[in-house]
Amino acid sequence: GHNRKFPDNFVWGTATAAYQVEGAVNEDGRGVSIWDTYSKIPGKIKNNDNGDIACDMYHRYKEDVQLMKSIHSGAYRFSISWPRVFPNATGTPNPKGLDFYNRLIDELLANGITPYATLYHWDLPQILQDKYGGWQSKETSKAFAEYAAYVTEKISDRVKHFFTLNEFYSFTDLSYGLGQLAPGLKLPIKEVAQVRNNAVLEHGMGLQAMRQVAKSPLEIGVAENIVTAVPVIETKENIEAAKKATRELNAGLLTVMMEGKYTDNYLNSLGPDAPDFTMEELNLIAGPLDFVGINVYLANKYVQAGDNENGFELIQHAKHHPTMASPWHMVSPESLYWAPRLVMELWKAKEIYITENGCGATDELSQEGQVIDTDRVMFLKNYLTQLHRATSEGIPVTGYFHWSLMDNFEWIFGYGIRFGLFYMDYESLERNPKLSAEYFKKVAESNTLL
Ligand code: GCO
Repeated sequence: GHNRKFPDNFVWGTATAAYQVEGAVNEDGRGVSIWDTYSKIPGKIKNNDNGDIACDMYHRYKEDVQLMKSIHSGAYRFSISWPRVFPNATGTPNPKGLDFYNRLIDELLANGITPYATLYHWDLPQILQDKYGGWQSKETSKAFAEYAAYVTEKISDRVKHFFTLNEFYSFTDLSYGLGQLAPGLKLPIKEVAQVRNNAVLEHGMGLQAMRQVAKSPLEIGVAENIVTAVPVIETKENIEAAKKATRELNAGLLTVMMEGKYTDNYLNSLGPDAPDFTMEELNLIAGPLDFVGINVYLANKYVQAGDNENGFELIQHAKHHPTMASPWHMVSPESLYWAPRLVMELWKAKEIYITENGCGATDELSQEGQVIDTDRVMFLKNYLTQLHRATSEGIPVTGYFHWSLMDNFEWIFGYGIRFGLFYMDYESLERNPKLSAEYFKKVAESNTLL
């Protein structure tokens, strides 16, 4: 049929993260995070940009809630800055830190926007890095559980949807193994495998602590940048291969959270470098989730059936495979169909959120104050077509969060690459809707693929 509707009650939202938008890094008793430190090391960030001011959302959140409202973003995914709430990671909380989130949550609810809170989006309190090597130690996992329980206790009267941690692969491998993100370490594989284990353990410990203090039943999940495998040609054999590949390519993170065990391949390939863990920890790591949240930007790998032990072969992207403005961002709309489909098939997920999708661009504001981002509109039309394919087939995707509401601090790319539906003038901090904001609004308002 030609029904272009998304399912009833489909959630259309936008997303941001604390360090990328808030600014106000020295206000109201906020502590230092590893991103404050890292962004001040000359040469680490394009242009030596940092998040000191960012979008100044800390002061302009009321205006930003109106931006959401103006484009029918009925939900907002934001992250809570751990060092704002606990300047020293644990111990005595800083009430002024939490107050900011209370104000924000109240403002969202007053405007009919559902808050979705992420507890960790990379801004680890510096003190944990200094004392324990951050994610290298299970002390960090314990500290997170304490922080997570405190925040949940305080806000779960109003916030019903939570994400424990955001993008495990980024804050483990990219941060401790490949040295690309804060704290910028290049540790040997044994330690990286341990960092991954401590991260999923932290998620499990946090989950348990959160359930214990919740004021009412909550929906808790992750927001993971799943490594997405897409069958290069959609034959039965290749689809089967993509499924196997998805399980193995995510073995140290999403797979162990969903299955409560590491795959044999994962442990065998690590050999003596395998992490140290107990059965009891595995049970915690696999604590039941209410939904699976996945950040999907691309097909990380194209896959075909393989005549080998694994049953799959990975295919490299062609040299001139088209990319969006971020160098890593291969255009591959099919990822937004295959990622949720394979998550459903592999792990019987009953509810899936797309917790991030979007693209970077080098948008420019015209003399007339317009931003005509045909690239982002093209991107969205193609990706949402694949999302619609998924929901029409009954794959249980219940919501989509666009990354991002507005241009913001794009980590090591600084302010040079823009991901927003709203254009940010970093001098005046004025926000201007782009053409894509209009597109998003029309889709969200009609709940229809346009
Ligand atoms: C994440 C992402 C975001 C990025 C976005 C665009 O951690 O969820 O890395 O913070 O800004 O993915 O690259």
